[in-house]
Amino acid sequence: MTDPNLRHLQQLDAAHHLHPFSDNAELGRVGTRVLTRGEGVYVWDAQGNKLLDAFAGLWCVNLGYGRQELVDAASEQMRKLPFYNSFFQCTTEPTIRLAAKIAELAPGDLNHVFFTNSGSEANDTVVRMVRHFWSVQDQPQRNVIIGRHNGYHGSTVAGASLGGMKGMHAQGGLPIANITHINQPYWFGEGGRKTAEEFGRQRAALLERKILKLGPERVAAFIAEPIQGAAGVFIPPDSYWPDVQRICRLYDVLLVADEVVCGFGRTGRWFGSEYFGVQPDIMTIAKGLTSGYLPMGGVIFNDRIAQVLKERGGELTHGYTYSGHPVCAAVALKNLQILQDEGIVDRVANDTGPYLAEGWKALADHPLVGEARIVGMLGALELVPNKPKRQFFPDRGRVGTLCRSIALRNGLILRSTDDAMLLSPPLTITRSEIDELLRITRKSLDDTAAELGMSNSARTPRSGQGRSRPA
Ligand code: PXG
Repeated sequence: MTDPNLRHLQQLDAAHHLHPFSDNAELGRVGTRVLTRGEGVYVWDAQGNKLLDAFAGLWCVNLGYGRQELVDAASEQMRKLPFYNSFFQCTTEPTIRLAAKIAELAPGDLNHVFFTNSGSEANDTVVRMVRHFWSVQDQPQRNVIIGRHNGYHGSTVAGASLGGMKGMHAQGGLPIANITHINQPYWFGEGGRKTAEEFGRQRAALLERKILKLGPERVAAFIAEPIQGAAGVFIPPDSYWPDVQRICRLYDVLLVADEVVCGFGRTGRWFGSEYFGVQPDIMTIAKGLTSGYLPMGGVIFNDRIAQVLKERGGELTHGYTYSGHPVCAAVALKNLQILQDEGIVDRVANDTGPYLAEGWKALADHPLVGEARIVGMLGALELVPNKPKRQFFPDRGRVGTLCRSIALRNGLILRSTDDAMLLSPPLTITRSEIDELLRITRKSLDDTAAELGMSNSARTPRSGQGRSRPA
């Protein structure tokens, strides 16, 4: 029986709260899940269910829940100075120290930061920044930005335009002018009979073709996530990024890596670009910057861009009230310090990450799983109807949603996109918690297969070799 207080909250929620990325009519009927507290990798809901959060809130709670040091950093700064702005030749100490810290962590000459409140605002800022960069160098016509179909760069007008989500473009008349998209390097879904390497090169070549079609003198920048997150954790073939980097350099197109999901240790490197050996001109960040404890994002850019903006850009007519908010900055600084002091990025690369990867890839022996892919602590399982063939269920999304509900019932939060189950746990997850995560995932796959009426023999075999690729 639902507790009356929860029912009341659900009624208020249905009456007054429009949820993001939700069918709000359906949600009103079902009643929202109210989360009440968190500790480590676990959260509890208002019905008292304890859930292992294998999605880190929304790809962001990298340090896990309940870190007192982050709470203390926030409250100390709030007591001292809860807010001051960074306009009018002012700023605050945590803001300065955070900018310097980010410059130290970011690869190469990515030494400069503009602060925002979110990943969407960071990508929005990029649109203005790169166009301004070219414009003050007497190339105002260099204003086209290339993104990718199914890329996700946020929900603001420019962020959603840079992204290539058709459902988002359909609401609000997007994309805005001078943003165009190329196809994504999604080998499992779109690679056909090509090898992954061949497919990666072909998808990178689409960038060159697009640049040439537009005319290189018109192309300001290319934006992409090192690994596509929301689309379904699409890990590009190894051949993809080196070619993209080469093409951008060849035509002097600025390379923007959206590190909102991949940044701050998720891949076992500080930034996803480093995992692929890429040196972008610009990186956008958010989420893991504060482990989600407070909202904060930013744009990191290189010396060349900084020099042009400073020497030729004049006044920067861009900024948010809360750009570089001191409380968020204090929390971000502490978050980065903990990641460093506890060697968490290194642990993801060399200890818990490989341990998780081994168990995750072994799930590929399950008849429902067409592919199990993972880098660091970012992974996906592609659920398929007929394992030997790389194919999708006809009504895409139904089985993924079913498996997600079953996992929840079994005490595990996994996100699904279409029929892919997505994995992004707190980076602090321990080996025994990984065992639990893998055990519940396998049980949830079994329960899903049972619900779909797959025969007993089509569930978990007693023994079996993990395969990372479908036949
Ligand atoms: N870039 C990437 C790569 C993201 O994943 C953003 C930018 C936007 O950040 P903000 O802070 O403005 O939300 C994101 C956000 C999902 C989902 O369903 C993913 C995000 C947001 C909402 C839902 O996976 N990622």
